[in-house]
This record gives sequence, C-alpha cells and structure tokens, in this order.
Amino acid sequence: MPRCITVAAAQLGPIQMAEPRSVAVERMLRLLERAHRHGAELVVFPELALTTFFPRHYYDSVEEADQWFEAAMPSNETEPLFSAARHLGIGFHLGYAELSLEADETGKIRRRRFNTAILVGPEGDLLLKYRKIHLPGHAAFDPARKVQHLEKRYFEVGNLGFPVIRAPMGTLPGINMGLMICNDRRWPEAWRVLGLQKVELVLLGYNTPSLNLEGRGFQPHHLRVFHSHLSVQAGCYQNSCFAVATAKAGTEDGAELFGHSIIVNPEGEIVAMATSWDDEVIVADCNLDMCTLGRTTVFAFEKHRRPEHYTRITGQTGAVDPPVFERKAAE
Ligand code: ING
Repeated sequence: MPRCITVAAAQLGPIQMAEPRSVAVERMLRLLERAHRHGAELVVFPELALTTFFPRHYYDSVEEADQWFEAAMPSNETEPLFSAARHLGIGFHLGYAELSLEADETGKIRRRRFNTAILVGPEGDLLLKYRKIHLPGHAAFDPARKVQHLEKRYFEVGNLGFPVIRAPMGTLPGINMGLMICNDRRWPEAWRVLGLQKVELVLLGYNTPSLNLEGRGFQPHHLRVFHSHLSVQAGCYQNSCFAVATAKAGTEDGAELFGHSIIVNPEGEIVAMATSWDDEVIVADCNLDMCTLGRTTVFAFEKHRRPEHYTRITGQTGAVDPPVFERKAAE
C-alpha cells in the first residue's frame, strides 16, 4: 500500500500594514476550507503569515515592531485556525513572528524575537517548532536600498536547529516532516541537515521581493522566481524528499512579493505551482515511497558521503582565497 498524503500550499496574497490579524486569519480559514474540499490532509501557510512583511519597515527601537509579533500561539486571534483545523482533521504549518520571554545562552531571561514556523497535527498537537536560522538583509537602515530588509534587526538567529519529527499525518501513522523558512531554502546546508534526519516532507513559507532591492547590481526579474524554484528543486532532488514552498505574494504597501508557490517531488519536479499572486490553494498527492529510490541509490548517504572531506563546511564561515599558482623554476 503506497504511503500517500495529500498536501496543499495555501498561498496568501498581500497583507497591508493596516490590515488587522483577524482579516488575515479569516482569509486563512477560507483557504483551509478550500484545501480541505480538495482533499488536503496537511496545509502549508507562508512565512510571517499573520501580518504584512514588516521587516521592510525601519523602526528606531525593536520594541516599536512588537506590534507585528505574537506573544502567544495560539492567541485569541489565531485560535480559530487551530479549532478549524482540528474540526476538519487536517494538520497545518504556520509562519509568524514570535515574541518569547525566555532565557538566552547566558541564562538571562529576556524578551526574544524569532521568525518562527510551527507544524500542528490534525489533533491540534504542536508537532514541531523552528526558528529561522538564515536571516537575510541587514540590521541597520540601509540608504542604498529601495526597500529595507531588516530581518537581522528584528529577529535573533534561530536556536532550534533544523528539526525533523516523525508524526502521524493524514491516514499515515508516521511521516518524517521537517521545517525551514524562506532564505533557508537557498542554503544547501539546511536541506542536508534535514536530509541527514531522513526527512520525507519539507515545509517552508516565504516572503520574497519580486525585484532585487539591494540596489547593488542588475538582476533580471525573471531570475528571482527561477532562483527560488531552483533552490527548492535542488534541495528535494539532492535529499530525496518532497517540499511544499508557500508564498505570501502581491503588493504590500507598494512593495511587491512574488508568488509561484510550488510543491516539489523527490525527483526535483514541480508537481503543482500557483499562478496568481493572491490567495490561492494548490494541492498534490504525494506518494512518499518516491523518496526511496534516491536515498537507496544516488543519495544513499551512508554509502557515498565522505564527511572527512567536508570539514570546510562547518569549519569556515566565509570563503578564503585559494593558493596562487607559481610555475616552478626548471631544475
Ligand atoms: N526573503 C528573501 C528570500 O530569501 C532574499 C530575501 C531574496 C534573499 C532574494 C536573497 C535573494 O527569499 C526572506 N524573507 O528571506
């Protein structure tokens, strides 16, 4: 009996700064119901799905940005999502800005802010939590940029690693599910850490500007989507897993995010793609047995990987100059 699960990407269109969370939650409830009608057993919402992508806005003090964070999950405003999913018997992934009062590595209890994603099971259990590790952009106001991208200002680097859990989902007693967020998808290390935990289904949300806002060089617009798809397709192929990558898209207070949410299989094929930049559900039946071929042949890690030659990957942060060729004087 094939191990099949039907998954959905519940893409969100733009959320304006003025839109309250209740509006976003209402829209997400409609998408959850629509996905359920399509037979989805697991629904993936985007990164920072409850509010506008606020890291594009500069606030003098990070506390001023706390209006965009969730101090509790679920809260009164987000509880309807949890009860609807429980009622429909489906699991869901949700990205949000997490404000937590907890000890840091020095043991000091303080307010900590993370770009967070959770995976909630069909019974409402919190199965997995992940805090974004690869924070793109910058921490200080950057006058060169057309639009700011201040994730390094508002979020700490995640402290939960790249987690995988085996848990019931849909009709299956156990699926190996892992999380990453947005920029993480561009880093093969993130995929491989999940792959080394036998992940079968990677869930990720993203908010990605449709234009290069760095203002530091020309990049054709169509490459923005190409790079996003390339990263997810490569990650799936090289780790023999499925992925659901869900966008928040459209123009938020004048800043454009691209959509093109996708569901990708272990061969790296896009099996479903959103075509709007608005609220849209895409669905795919995933036969998890497809993960077996790659991980028992080309990517049988235990047979073919040579970690003794990979030490630069964890030993170095930045790149170093290579040795320079020097022709040896004739002897
Ligand atoms: N957004 C973008 C992303 O990684 C980005 C930032 C875009 C980085 C394009 C590099 C190139 O998709 C978030 N939220 O990480």
